[in-house]
Amino acid sequence: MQMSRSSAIRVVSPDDSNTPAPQQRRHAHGSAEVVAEIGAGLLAARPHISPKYLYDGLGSKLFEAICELPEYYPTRTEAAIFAQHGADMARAIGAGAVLIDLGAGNCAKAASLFPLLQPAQYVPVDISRDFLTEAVGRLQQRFPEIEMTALGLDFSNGFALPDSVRRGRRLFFYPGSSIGNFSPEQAVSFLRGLRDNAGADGGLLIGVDLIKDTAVLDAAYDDALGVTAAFNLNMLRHLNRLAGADFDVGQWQHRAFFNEAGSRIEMHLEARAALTVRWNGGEREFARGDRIHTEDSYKYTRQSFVDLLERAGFSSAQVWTDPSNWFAVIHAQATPS
Ligand code: AVI
Repeated sequence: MQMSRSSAIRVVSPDDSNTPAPQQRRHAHGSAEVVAEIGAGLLAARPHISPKYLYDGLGSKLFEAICELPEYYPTRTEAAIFAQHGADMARAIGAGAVLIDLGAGNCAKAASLFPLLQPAQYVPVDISRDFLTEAVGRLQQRFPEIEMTALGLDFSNGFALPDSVRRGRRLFFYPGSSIGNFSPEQAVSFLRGLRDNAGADGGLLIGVDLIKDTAVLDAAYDDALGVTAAFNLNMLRHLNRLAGADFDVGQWQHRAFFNEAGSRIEMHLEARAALTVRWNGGEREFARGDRIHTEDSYKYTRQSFVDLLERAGFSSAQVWTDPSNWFAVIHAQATPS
């Protein structure tokens, strides 16, 4: 993290003479809690914003575009694993489960498994409610026989499932290596929460990105077309709306690289020049080269992830990979607590 000594942090208080006049203040669309969370991240010694703010309506569409990029291997590699080993996975899982799709997005991955898994109920969960509602509407027309219950919520800090989610055998589906966006410690506590909600005979089907050549990893998060850069920079527009901030997107640039010691891709937004950012309740000066950390994407070995699953209360892991060992899909049983 590059932070210049000249960076200054200042919280604007109501009696501060430099406080903008009320008419100059921008309206924040986020709740007071969200504005406070964003402000705290921007004021931290190492500024950071949760990656969940990458996903407004446009962010979700940009992420879909990333998944089509030649450099971004996880989506197509995982799809190839499902295509080749889906029938084996379905045998391990069994038909008639309550399929809870975490971070469902356009629901396409789960939908491709419906014929094999034959779920009793499909429960897509996503933070972007509008995007989800549209996708589920289309899907219900294609699969009218499957009960569908869409949940628009942020599950990253744990969640309680409403009564509309059946109590039967629950299969949590968490593809796309999104688990990599948690630190390993956060991943263990998140997966423990799933284990506690899985019910008798419940389980988990999860996609995990594996450690590989650094050049392949770097290119996947800094593509030639600049789609990942747009995805990262779009967060600033989202923050402008949520926190009434005045980020000028043109003043920032995308940075992404593999941190080998931490076994993670790090994504940052870097100031192109010295500048001041204001938001509802605060402001901060950034020097040229200062960064805001926006995302980590942890990469695992097969064994290190199976060990992590065991720490989280899952056992009997079955692992399917591609021929290059770039990606793994893992099914594990919830161990009764
Ligand atoms: C959603 N998540 C698994 C993606 C990843 O690879 O960590 C998010 C992403 N960030 C940049 N490109 C894709």
